[in-house]
Amino acid sequence: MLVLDRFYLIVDSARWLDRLLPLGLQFVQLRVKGQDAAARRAEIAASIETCRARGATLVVNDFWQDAIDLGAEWVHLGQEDLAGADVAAIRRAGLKLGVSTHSHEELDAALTVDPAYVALGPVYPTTLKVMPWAPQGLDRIGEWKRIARRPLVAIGGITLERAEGVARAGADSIAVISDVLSNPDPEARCKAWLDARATWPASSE
Ligand code: TZP
Ligand code: MG
Repeated sequence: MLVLDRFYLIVDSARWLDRLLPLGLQFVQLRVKGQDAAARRAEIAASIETCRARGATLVVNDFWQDAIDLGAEWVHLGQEDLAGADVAAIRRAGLKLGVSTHSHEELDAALTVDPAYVALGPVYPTTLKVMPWAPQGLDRIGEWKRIARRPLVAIGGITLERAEGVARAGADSIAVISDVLSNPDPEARCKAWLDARATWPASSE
């Protein structure tokens, strides 16, 4: 089975990658919102270049056509994006696909496209995205793993203090935005995550 890095940082600009990749990040997502097409494509192209130079894996959120056109290797889709996406084209272009899920129905829908990973969220309340779903809690992580039978990414309201419990519950990788990017010292916080992940228990198969 594909092995994901256990720490998965999500950023909204290539600039963050310039700042944080030198710390040793291996697995990152670029999630750009509300920019025009030219600015967005420039962000994606710059992120691909930075990640390539650093040997890190970049996942492009939402914009699967840009991801294909610009030579990305991974794309992440939410359920709405998945419904409108040409999954066959994504596959033909050789991109790996991650899909968000927030309910059993969404998990079923995600599994029909055989994604490389499934993300489950929000594990805890998150302030970053207004969502109709109650926090999933840790028990769902094990449940999702049993059903999905592929790497599971946990997301939503996860802090460094909560991370070991999330890993212990079976998450293969933990995706984080605010705990790092809203920290007064993002570099130090990012480094603390990178150090901590080595101490987490192995995720179960
Ligand atoms: N999907 C589910 S929760 C979430 C997304 C994009 C936001 C995660 O951000 P944070 O700040 O780590 O809660
Ligand atoms: Mg989306």
